Amino acid sequence: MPLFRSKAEQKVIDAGYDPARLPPGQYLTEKWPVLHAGEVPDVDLATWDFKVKGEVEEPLRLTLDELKQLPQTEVTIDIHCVTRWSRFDTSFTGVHWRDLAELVKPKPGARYVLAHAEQGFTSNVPLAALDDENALVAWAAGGEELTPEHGWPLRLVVPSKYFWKSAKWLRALELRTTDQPGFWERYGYHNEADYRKEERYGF
Ligand SMILES: Nc1nc2c(c(=O)[nH]1)N[C@H]1C(S)=C(S)[C@@H](COP(=O)(O)O)O[C@H]1N2
Ligand SMILES: [Mo]
Repeated sequence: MPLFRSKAEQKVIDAGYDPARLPPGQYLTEKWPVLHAGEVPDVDLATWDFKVKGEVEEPLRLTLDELKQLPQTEVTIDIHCVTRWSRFDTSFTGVHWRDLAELVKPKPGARYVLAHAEQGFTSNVPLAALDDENALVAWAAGGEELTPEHGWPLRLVVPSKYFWKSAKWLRALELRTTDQPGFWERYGYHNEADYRKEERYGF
């Protein structure tokens, strides 16, 4: 037993969780805060599509209904926002990258992914982060369709990174041979965003 528990750790213990689950510098919240730049976009499903493009043998374009026909995966993950709140046990339902990869067949040189969302928002991750057991493109959270604020109709979920990498209002995954910083990364956020290492800001 450590001699000293921070208030943040004590709150995790009081809530009945192992304090080791809380990454450094984070505190537990029971709520699910909403965070993004700009406005919640108006999305019209009649024209909406989701694409996987770039370094793939078979580029993919799907409607939401078509996406929901693919094998579904449900995962329960902890969310860690760079602004220091963490939310435990959020479940997401969607399609795992491995099931999309089977369809698009990534080219051997594909190493990075640039996620494209509405209004030009982007976020970048190594392709390996999408191979993670719990990474999804998700349309539901907590068993309910995503709300507009949380990214309806589709968001990325990358559980190994701070939550800013998990682009809401996702429209495309672009596979690339080279990395390219996304929206928050250009703004000064850390390119890697590993919350276990507190990779918050790039400077
Ligand atoms: N399209 C888009 N996705 C985004 C953002 C954004 O500004 N635009 N912000 C990111 C940030 S900083 C966080 S912390 C999470 C917040 O997701 P939530 O609002 O569902 O909690 O969304 C991420 N995805
Ligand atoms: Mo964030």
